[in-house]
Amino acid sequence: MSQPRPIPRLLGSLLLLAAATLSGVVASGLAATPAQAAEPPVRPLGQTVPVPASVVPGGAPFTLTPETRIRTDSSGEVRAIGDRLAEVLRPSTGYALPVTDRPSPGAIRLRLSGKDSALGEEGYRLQSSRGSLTITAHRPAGLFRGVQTLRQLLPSRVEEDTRQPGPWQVAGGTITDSPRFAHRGAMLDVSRHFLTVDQVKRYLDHISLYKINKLHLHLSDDQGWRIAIDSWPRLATYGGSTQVGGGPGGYYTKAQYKEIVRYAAARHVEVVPEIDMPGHTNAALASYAELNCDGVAPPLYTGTAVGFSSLCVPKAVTYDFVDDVIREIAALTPGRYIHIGGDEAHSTSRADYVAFMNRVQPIVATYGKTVIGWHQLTGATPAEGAIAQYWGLDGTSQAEKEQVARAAQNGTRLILSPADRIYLDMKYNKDTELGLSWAGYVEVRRSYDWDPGAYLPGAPASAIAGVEAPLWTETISSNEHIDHMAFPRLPGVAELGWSPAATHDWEDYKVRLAAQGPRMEALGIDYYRSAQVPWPATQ
Ligand code: TNX
Repeated sequence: MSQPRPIPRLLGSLLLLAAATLSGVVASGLAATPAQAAEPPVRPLGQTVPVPASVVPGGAPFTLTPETRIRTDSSGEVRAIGDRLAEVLRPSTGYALPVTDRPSPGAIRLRLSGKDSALGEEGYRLQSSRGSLTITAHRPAGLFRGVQTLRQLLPSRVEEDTRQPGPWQVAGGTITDSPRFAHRGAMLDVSRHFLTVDQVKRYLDHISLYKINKLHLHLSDDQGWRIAIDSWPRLATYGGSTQVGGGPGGYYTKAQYKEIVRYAAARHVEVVPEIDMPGHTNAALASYAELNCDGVAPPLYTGTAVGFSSLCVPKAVTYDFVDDVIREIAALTPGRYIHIGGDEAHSTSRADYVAFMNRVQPIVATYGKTVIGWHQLTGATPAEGAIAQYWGLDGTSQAEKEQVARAAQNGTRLILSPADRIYLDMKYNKDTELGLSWAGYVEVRRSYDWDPGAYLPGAPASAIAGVEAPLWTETISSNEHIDHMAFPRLPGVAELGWSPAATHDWEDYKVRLAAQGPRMEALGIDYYRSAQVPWPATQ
């Protein structure tokens, strides 16, 4: 097969063919000036992020017309996915795109199939031909993921919110796709700088396009407590009243938090709430004097140091507090997990840390939830089913890595968030204005070019629950900041979590990522224009 350059380790010859076509298209697009010129009239099937597990191109393309309908099953959940798709497509196409459960020739069809259990919770099949476009899944989440693929197969301008010129075509063929890992997360630190409900929703819109399925909210830290707790009201009203740099802070009422959970669920994203303990607790300690060993409340804190605060491990009231907080958070959480933090407890003695974590984990179980903790949890006794979130880096000590690997061998599953790979608050390079650099600089290639399945020596691949990219917000306070640090690294993390290991290839990935540039622009995402990525030229 003749190709412009070698593309190793791709799936099958058909996918190779699609990738080769794509390379040619983008290469010629680079020579043109306007961004639109870089867009092929019909995007090759499979030119998406994450790349699908299997792509078999062939046949005539599907064309969206003013008469196209979106046909769904009669179930409310499927109908809601059809409505979401219509909301994306209507403004840019200008078409009516009615959503119906009646047979409709030439429709975009979303159907659940009891027979296709092999597609699992999130898998789907997308079949595109001249006469119809059908997405089939075993579960609604699979239909939602398939719809994200469909968006990416249409021209980028479909994401604009004003009317754009057609044609609106999807290449013919079949995609069969399901995720490599069940946990593909993004974390937002809403404590260091408070982020509003609308800011969180905007992030949910963007991460769900890349098939991220968990939003981990870091709801408490030294600088702010961000969720209303009825039994300890000062946590939010006082503990939430500031942030890094001394701004006004803020917190979510329970109604607002439920709205975030609902909005996430509509995108088939599960919210994982974190209350960080026993360290990172100055906001709580400042709100209630009795939580301190000396009975004296410290002042609120607006700096960026870590490791100076601790709940009082010997005091009984500490566990009343934890029980109340976990009970109220569990009641707001339809998902399975509650994250109890456990990182950087430098002001807690080792014995106290172990005693605390071993006493708090059963409280989570009492309220029907499963524990996630930062990987220091493996220094205590991780509860049955607990997941440890690894945030080490190349330079992490051998002993610490071995402790985590041993826990993994003993049944604790791992979420991988290596700081020198996928901490979205790390600077890209020395010129990046935002962010920190304690874990080093993390350019786009570095964040993509590693294998979660083989990352931590001694940890069996079967113990890896998935990947998660944290965005700590010591230096981040606006949508522009979020965009600049999360994009385009987050789509790479999403691909590591979703796509088969055999598809991993930077040369191929960077071309598909480049094609996301105009799409992110159409969505208003102010991404970092990394020189490592061959972005199409813009006007
Ligand atoms: C480490 S990673 C932290 C956070 C900071 C972050 C900044 C981890 C579990 N703790 O408290 O915000 O570094 O990069």
